[in-house]
Amino acid sequence: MTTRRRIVPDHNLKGIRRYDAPAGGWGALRATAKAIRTQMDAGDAARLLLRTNKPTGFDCPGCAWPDKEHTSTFQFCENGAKAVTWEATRKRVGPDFFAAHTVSELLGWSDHALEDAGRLTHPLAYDHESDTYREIGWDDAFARIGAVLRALPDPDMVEFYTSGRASNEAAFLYQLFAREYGTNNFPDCSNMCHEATSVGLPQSIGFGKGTVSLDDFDHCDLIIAMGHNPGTNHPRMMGTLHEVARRGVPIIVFNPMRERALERFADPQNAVEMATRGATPIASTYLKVRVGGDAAALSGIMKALLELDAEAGPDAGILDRAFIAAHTNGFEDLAADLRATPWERIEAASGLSRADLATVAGHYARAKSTIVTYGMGITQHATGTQNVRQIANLLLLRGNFGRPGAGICPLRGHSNVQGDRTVGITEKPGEAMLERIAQRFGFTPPRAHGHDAVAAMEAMLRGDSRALIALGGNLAIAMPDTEACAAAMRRLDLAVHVATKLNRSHLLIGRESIILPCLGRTEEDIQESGPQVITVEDSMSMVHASAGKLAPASPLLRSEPAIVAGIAMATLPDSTVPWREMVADYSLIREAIEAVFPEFADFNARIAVPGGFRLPIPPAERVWRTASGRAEFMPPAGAGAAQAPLLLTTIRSHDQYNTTIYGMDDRYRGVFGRRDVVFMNRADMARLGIEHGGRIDVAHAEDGAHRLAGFTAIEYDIAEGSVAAYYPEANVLMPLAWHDRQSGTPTYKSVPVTVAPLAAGE
Ligand SMILES: Nc1nc2c(c(=O)[nH]1)N[C@H]1C(S)=C(S)[C@@H](COP(=O)(O)OP(=O)(O)OC[C@H]3O[C@@H](n4cnc5c(=O)[nH]c(N)nc54)[C@H](O)[C@@H]3O)O[C@H]1N2
Ligand SMILES: Nc1nc2c(c(=O)[nH]1)N[C@H]1C(S)=C(S)[C@@H](COP(=O)(O)OP(=O)(O)OC[C@H]3O[C@@H](n4cnc5c(=O)[nH]c(N)nc54)[C@H](O)[C@@H]3O)O[C@H]1N2
Ligand SMILES: [Mo]
Repeated sequence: MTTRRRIVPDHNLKGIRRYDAPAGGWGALRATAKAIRTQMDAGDAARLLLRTNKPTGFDCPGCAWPDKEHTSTFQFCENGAKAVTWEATRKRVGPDFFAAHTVSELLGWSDHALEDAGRLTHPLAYDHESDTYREIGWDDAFARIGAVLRALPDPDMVEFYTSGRASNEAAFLYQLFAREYGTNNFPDCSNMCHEATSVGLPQSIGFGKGTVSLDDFDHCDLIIAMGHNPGTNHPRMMGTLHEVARRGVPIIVFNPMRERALERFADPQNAVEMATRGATPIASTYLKVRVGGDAAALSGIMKALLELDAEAGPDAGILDRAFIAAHTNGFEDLAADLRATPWERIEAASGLSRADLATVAGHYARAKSTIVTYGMGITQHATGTQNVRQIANLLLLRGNFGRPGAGICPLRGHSNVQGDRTVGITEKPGEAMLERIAQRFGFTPPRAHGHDAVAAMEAMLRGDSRALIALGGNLAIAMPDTEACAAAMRRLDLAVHVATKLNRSHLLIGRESIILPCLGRTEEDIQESGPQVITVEDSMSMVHASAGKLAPASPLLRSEPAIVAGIAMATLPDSTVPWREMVADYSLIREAIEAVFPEFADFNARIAVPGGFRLPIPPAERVWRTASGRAEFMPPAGAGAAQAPLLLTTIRSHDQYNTTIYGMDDRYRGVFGRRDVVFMNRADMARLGIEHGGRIDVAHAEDGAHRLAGFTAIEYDIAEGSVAAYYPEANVLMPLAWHDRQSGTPTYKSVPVTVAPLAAGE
C-alpha cells in the first residue's frame, strides 16, 4: 500500500517515445548497418555475414532456430548480425588495458562498457597487490589451476559451469574431465532457461526436447505462441512465422506485453513490403495473459474444449479419443480436475475472459494440426515444469504428436544449449552414459548427482564449494540475487573463466582468478591435424558442423577443447583420456561422442552432408519413453491458484544478448538510450499513484530486503497486475531460494513485488 504522503513526482521521460513501424523492415536494416559500423570494417563484415549459416560457414551464435538446408539469408537478420559483429569486433583488451584499469575501477563500468571494450587477447591472472589482471603464460595458468584442484580434499567442492555457446566437442571433453576428476557438479545455463522443459517433457512424453521440425511449419493449421519474443530473440523464426501467417494460418499469441514483432513484421527480403513500407500481421489473436497466468489459461482452453466435446458428442472428433485410448494415461483425472476448476478462478489467475479462452478452444478444435511454441515466459516460474506439462496436456488431447504439422516447439536459448546436454552436461547423469564412459575411457565416473546452477551458487555462498570453472557465460550476473552471487564468488579459492569478452563475473574476485581467452564461432580453429570443425545441435535436434573463417582476435587464443584439455592434463597427470590426440584432431572427439551416445552413429560421416543430420525424436514416431510406455496427462494441480497482486517479469531488450548489452535501445518497445525502466499497466499505476515517467521503488513483496530503487515507471500495453523490467538489472530483486522445486529454474518471470512512487530527491 502507498502511504498518504504528498508526492512531488520526479519525471524522467528522456528516450521514451512511440515507435510505430513494424518489426523488421527498414528499421532492422538501419540497425544492422549500425551494428557493423560500430564494431567492424564494412568489407570484412559483408564477407563475414555472407558466411553465417551457410553450409561451408559457421553457425550463428545468435539463436538456436534451424535453417532450411542451411541456405539462410542470414545477412538480413538484425540480431544475428549484432551477435556476429560483437564477436568479430575490431576492438581488443590486452595487458595494457588491464594495467590501466584496476578491477575496482572496472566494477564501476556498465555491463555494456565492459564487453564493448573488446575481445580478450591474453591469458590473465588477478594480482591482489595491484588490483589488476596481469598477463600469465598458458602453461603457468594451467599449472596454477591444476595445483588448486588437486589440493582440494573433495572433487565435489568444484563447480563446472557451462554456458550454451560451447560446442559439442568442447562440452564433451569438459564433462569427461569433470567426471574423471570426480564430480557431477554441472551447473549449466540450461538450469536458468529450459530446465522445466528438460524435466517436464520427459514426464509427459518421455523426451525432453521439441518434437517438431521446420517442415512441420509448412503443414500446421494453427500456432499457439506462448511467452516468447521472436522478433528479438529468435529473429530467424520471423521468416517462418511470416510465411505461416501469409498462408492464412491463425497464430494465437499469449503474452502479457504487446510485442511489435508478434503484431506485424516486414520481411527485409520481401521487395514489395519493403518498397511499400507494408507489413504482414503475425498474431491473428493477441491475448494479454497475466504474468504467471499461463497454466490457468491452458486450463481454461482445455476446460472449454471438454465443454465443446460434451456438446458435440464423442463422434465429432473434438477430442482424439482413439489417440487418448491407445497412447496415454491419466485422461480421466485431468478431465475431472478441469471440470472441478471454476471459471472464476481461471479468469482471475489468467487475466483472460472465459469467452476469449473458449474462442481459442474453438480454433484448436477445428485445427487438424497444431504446434505450440514457447519460451521463457512459460519456463521461468515456480510452476515452470507444470506449465510445460500443461502445454503437453493440451496437445495430447487432440493427438498433436507424431503427425505432420503438429507438436511442441520449445524455443531454446543459446545456440548449442541443447547439444551440450545431449553430450553429457548434466548433474543427474543416466547410468547408461556413465557405463559407456567407463568402458571407453577406463575410469569410474562418479554416480552421485551433482549441483545445478542454484545449488552450485548456494554451495559457493556457504563456502562448501571452493572453485568455479566457467566454460563461458556470466554466471553471477545471470543468476538471481546479484548481491548474494557476488558474495559467493568472493568466497572462492579459485575462479577460472574461459571467455571471449570481459564481464562482471570476472571482476568478482576470490583468492585466485584466472581468465582464459578463447576462440569464438567466427574464428578459424587450426590444430595439429589442420583446420577443425565443431558441431552444434539446434532447437529441432539437427546436428551440423560449423567452421569459423576469420583470423583469431589474437595469436594467443586457444580453442575451448584445447583449454579444457590443458586444464585436464595439468590437473590429472595420470589421466586415462588421450587429451592431446583428441585436441589434435576433433574427429577423434566425435568418435568418442559416438561411442558414448549411440544416436551419434557415423557422426563424422553424417556431418559432411550440408545441413547435418537429425537426432532421433521418439514422440514424433509416437514412441513414449516414460515408465509406463505411454504419454502421461498431468492434472494441472493448483493452476488457477490465487496470485500476488503484482507480479514482475524480466525481459530482454532488443539490444542485448542475455547479460551482453550491445546497446541501450529497445526500439520496438519505444525505449531509447536507457534500461532503467519498469513497464506498468495504466490501471495499476493509477491505483498506486504512480505517473508515467515517475520514479519508483520496487521491492520483493515477501522479503522487503530485495529492492530496486530509482527506476522510472512507464505506461505500457501490459496485462493488469503485471510489471516488467530488464534482465539483468532486475535480478537484484530475486532471492536465490525462489525457484521451481521440480526443475530448479529460478522464478525470473514471476516475482511478487510492491511498487511505490518516490518523491523528488528520494
Ligand atoms: N537477440 C537475442 N537473442 C537471444 C537472447 C538474447 O538475449 N538476445 N537470448 C537467448 C536465450 S539464452 C534465450 S533462453 C532465448 C529467450 O527468448 P525469449 O523466451 O523470447 O525471451 P525473454 O525476453 O526472456 O521473454 C520472452 C517473452 O515472454 C513474455 N513473458 C514474460 N512473462 C510471461 C508470462 O508469465 N507468460 C507469458 N505467456 N509470457 C511472458 C515477455 O513479455 C517476452 O515477450 O533467446 C535466445 N536468443
Ligand atoms: N532475470 C533474468 N535472469 C536471467 C534470464 C531471464 O530471462 N531473466 N534468463 C536466463 C537464461 S535463459 C540464461 S540462458 C542465462 C544466461 O547465462 P550465461 O550463459 O551465463 O550468460 P551470457 O550473458 O550468455 O554470457 C555472456 C558471456 O559469455 C562469454 N562468451 C561469449 N561467447 C563465448 C564463446 O564463444 N565462448 C566462451 N567460452 N565464452 C563466450 C562472454 O565472455 C560473455 O561475456 O541467464 C539467465 N538469467
Ligand atoms: Mo537461455
